[in-house]
Amino acid sequence: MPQAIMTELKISDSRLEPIAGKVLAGERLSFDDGVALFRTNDLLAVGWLANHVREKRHGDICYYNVNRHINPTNVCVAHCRLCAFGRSPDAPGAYTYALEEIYQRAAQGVSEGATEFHIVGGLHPSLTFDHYLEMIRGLKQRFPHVHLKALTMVEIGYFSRITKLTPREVLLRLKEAGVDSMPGGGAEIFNPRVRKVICDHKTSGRLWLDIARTAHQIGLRSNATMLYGHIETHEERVEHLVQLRELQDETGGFVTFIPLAFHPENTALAHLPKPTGIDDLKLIAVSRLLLDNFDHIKAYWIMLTPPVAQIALRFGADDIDGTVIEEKIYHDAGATTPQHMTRAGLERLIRAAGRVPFERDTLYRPIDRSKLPPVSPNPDVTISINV
Ligand code: V47
Repeated sequence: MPQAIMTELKISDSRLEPIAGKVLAGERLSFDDGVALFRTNDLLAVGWLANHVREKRHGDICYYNVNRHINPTNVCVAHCRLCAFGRSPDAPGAYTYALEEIYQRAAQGVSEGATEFHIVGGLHPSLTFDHYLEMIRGLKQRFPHVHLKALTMVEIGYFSRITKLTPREVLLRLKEAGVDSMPGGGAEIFNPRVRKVICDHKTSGRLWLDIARTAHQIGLRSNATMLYGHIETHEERVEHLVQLRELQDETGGFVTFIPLAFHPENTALAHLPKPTGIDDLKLIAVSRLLLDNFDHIKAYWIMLTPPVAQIALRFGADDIDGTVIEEKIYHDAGATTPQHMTRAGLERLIRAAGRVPFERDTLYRPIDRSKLPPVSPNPDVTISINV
């Protein structure tokens, strides 16, 4: 190891030394390396290594985008134990927006400068696939400059089941209607043992990966996630990450990886303790180190809290999401973070972490605001955050 690096990097767990050697030489880490990184208590050494990789790729830049989350319905047939968002059709709090309501929410996002709509919802028992195609066409027609990051692999699997179309055909029709890329949700932990407990009726891990492969093959890029901090083992986390890395080797279609901290409140797993700050930083750092073929690791402040997301920018994350408006999935599960952050607030958070804010579109191209419709202050949005 070069002397300059040796004096900067202090390793207290000697099992990390060969791993550090590999990281500094730009070599791929193994499954066992991943497990060792999760097992160690030497968080600072792991964070230092992840930050080294992050700075080599992105310098001091921290990406962010201005987006609007739209969750068209919370009615869901899957009843995943991990979820506090989904409802039976007649349960208190169940909702399904009419298309006009969706367009209104989208217009509100555009008036606040959104360049992306992030659209995910429950698996509704009676909404047809045609309804979703109409929603996508309607959004594209009204807001052609906004990127539609819409529908997870799980929703594609469901549409395929109810229409008897292949996932490929479903994806092709959605792409034709206007879907530009796909969010990374629904991946949870791929291992069947874990899925059986946390989301037993959901698309299997294998099918999630197959659908992502197909999406990438037809030119739809996507994100990937991992839900951590429930019943999964270190080995199951590493298995999940390695499976994503293998698919990325094959397709190159993943844009960014987002580790998602489990929020147990109001779920059927409410007895489980929440992941801690150490878990949160470890997940960011180990993801950065293992996913050597992913360009971006995103800190989702909504679930990490703004302070932890800010620290994550020094533990491997190069992107902070986002100016999300009206987030429901985590807030139904007890998240106490605000539902909205202004651009100025987000930029301040990034600068205070010693990084340089860079507004991007969904595919990480720079945003030129002079080419976008003017942003009007929206009196309806009252929740913001001072950081
Ligand atoms: O798929 C559900 C998770 C995901 C809970 O692609 C829960 O840019 C914690 O995928 N506690 C939805 N997590 C969010 C998501 C996402 C978020 C930000 C950016 C992107 C992107 C994607 O949230 C679900 C599930 O994995 N989730 N319930 C819960 N109780």
